Amino acid sequence: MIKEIATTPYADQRPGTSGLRKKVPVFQQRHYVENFVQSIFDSLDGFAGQTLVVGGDGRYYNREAIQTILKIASANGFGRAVVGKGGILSTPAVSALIRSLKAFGGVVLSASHNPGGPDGDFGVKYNVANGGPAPEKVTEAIYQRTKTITSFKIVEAADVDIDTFGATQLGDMRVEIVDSVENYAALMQTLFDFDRIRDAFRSGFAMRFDAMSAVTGPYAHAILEGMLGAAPGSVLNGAPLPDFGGHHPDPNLVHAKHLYDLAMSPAAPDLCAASDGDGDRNLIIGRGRFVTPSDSLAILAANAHLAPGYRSGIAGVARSMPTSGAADRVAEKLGVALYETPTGWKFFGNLLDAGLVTICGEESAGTGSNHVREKDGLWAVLLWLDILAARKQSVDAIVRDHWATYGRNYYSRHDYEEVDSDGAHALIKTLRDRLPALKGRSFGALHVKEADDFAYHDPVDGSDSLNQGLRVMFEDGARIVYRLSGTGTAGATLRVYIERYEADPAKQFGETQQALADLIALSREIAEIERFTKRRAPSVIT
Ligand code: G16
Repeated sequence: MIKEIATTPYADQRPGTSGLRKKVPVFQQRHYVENFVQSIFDSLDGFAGQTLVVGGDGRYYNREAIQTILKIASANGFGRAVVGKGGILSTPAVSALIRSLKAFGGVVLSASHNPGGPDGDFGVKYNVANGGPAPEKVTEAIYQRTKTITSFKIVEAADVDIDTFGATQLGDMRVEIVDSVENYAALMQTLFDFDRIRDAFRSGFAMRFDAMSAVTGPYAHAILEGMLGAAPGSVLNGAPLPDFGGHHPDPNLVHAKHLYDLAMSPAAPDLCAASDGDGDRNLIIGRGRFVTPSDSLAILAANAHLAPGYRSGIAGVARSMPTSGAADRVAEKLGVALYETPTGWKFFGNLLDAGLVTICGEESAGTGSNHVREKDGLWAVLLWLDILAARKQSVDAIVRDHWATYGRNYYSRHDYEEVDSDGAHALIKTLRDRLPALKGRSFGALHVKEADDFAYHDPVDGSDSLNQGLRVMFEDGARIVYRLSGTGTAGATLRVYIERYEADPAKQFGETQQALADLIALSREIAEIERFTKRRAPSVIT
């Protein structure tokens, strides 16, 4: 039976960089999930009888939210819901399923790399028919709806058993519980030379993949150890846990330091890799060599043709604005276009749909391609594996060869996490006002060539996105970028991105923080970071 239940709006349901992310207790408020999900459906047209894919990264509240979503989807007229067994689907697997089932869309339940558990974070994101995150005009419509919603529709029924394969009826909607991995693994087989990678493992290639007790465990066990024959035990923390075992499932040098330490030790395997809570981010560390996400994007773009799925070459490359310019040099050499977009995977969707780009990436540990419309952690690991198997060289040798060919972009991101929100916004406003005066100024040997607030014009749908990050660009090509994170759930996080290009091979092997020391000091001075954030140093450096 369908019931219409009266509700009152919440004022804080504006989706951020990637969907609505809040602390679990916020989502547990009365009708909080119901309001947001009904607002999603109220903002969409034409889904009667259509298919909705639903799944999440298994974090705390995943199972409860799935039941609510299914009941609201049924009441609103969806014809079929496809759910990963146990409610488990990685973000790229949702994207792949939406595409292969020709679904109307999907709901992804995750707060990505943010910690989980009863006091951790939760998130709800809507993906559209191309498999990608809803574009800004849709997320904005959802937000507007959340401010005026007065009721939601829900089916009154017992919970669906999401732990048993098969189909059941929920009101007029059919609910199918499917294998979380199968469809995704089949897609990976079409892109990579599994025989070649299997041969490499058979010949002694060793790796560790840390699933961080998050969603990629089942995928990594099935693909790396199962299909590709990596030694048992190659996958660490392979069971998804509601609280990620108390860890922070962010595959960076702080939260995956143990992997870094292993990769730098005498016992290092050939490749160490990790993914995040929902499986869209990646970390790549070869024996003795950490690969920055920006370099990884450039190296993958330069070598993608070695993998069967990209044999005929790539159409173009896209990167978010704060991502280093390393990929630009590869695109130039390949003679393909390079697009610079705002932060947020949703900005790549149009470029991929229009066939303008094949590979996309971001400094925030995300890389992906036109196979889905999300970034894809395991995909990046598999492409690295395929390239390593094809080139029969180490990660370190490939990185060095890349720098020798293209030059090196020294790159680092400094995060000032959970600072006072008013202070952070005041910092950005003050700096924005100062940008015109910065142009032409010199700070020691550093001469400011341009200073602006990044704006993006989407070449496909003609939309404009303003205020996407403050850029201070120097005459030698160095750059400092400032923006506030759109994914945090407490206070504000200031991100400062620092970059310098080094063409001279003799100077390409310095330590990153040292190579950027003058820019780092200047980044704090220009923006008066300590005054506005009360922090002398960043909380995370990647
Ligand atoms: C999301 C977005 C990415 C973005 C990242 C960081 O990733 O999909 O496009 O780069 O957040 O965004 P921000 O700098 O605003 O915090 P994920 O992995 O959290 O879904």
